[in-house]
Amino acid sequence: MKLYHSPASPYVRKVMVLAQETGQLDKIEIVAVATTPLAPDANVAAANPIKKIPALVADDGMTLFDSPVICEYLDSLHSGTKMFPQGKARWEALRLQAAADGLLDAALLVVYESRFREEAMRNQAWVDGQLSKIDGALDAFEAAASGFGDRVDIGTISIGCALGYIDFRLGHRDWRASRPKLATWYKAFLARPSMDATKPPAA
Ligand SMILES: N[C@@H](CCC(=O)N[C@@H](CS)C(=O)NCC(=O)O)C(=O)O
Repeated sequence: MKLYHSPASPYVRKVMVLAQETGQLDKIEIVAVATTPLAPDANVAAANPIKKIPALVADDGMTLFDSPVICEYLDSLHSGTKMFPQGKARWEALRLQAAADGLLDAALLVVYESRFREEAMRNQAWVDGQLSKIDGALDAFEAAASGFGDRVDIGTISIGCALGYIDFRLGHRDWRASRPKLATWYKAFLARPSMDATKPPAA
């Protein structure tokens, strides 16, 4: 299958981490793309009407998009430990994924505001609103971090990729200072080979 990919995308990173954690990297052909709201990639647009990455073209030609959908699809293709657990653990993992993806959506809006909008059109109150969503998610992760242990599932993978993006694009914001449990958990999670292999490029 083909994955439209950029090493800077935290959503693509979720897919790549899950693929490595489930032993499926060899099934994925990476297609490097650069796509933005102002210059969408034509191949991405053909696979995903929302014109975002990750987008996946499965071996039978089916196209899938949005990282939660692609991750769940990949998780359905292997018989090892599932990254989307069953029972109550499933809802906890999906809840954490939703918070991590929401953090990322807010972070991307902040980054895109300065990258794609002329200075005269920028709105600091709106950016502050996005930053407060990021802080809210980080505080929720801090409150939950003592329960993460060495769990690897779609919830913790999503949080790891979200924290990686904050360090990559909003590194001046010292999220660790007031969130020591999350910082300790992240340090250990970052040492996983799947996280090491998917580090974003130098900012
Ligand atoms: N909800 C989507 C978000 C994907 C997303 O925002 N990807 C960014 C790259 S990190 C993108 O393709 N941006 C291009 C655009 O917004 O047109 C997911 O989970 O996959």
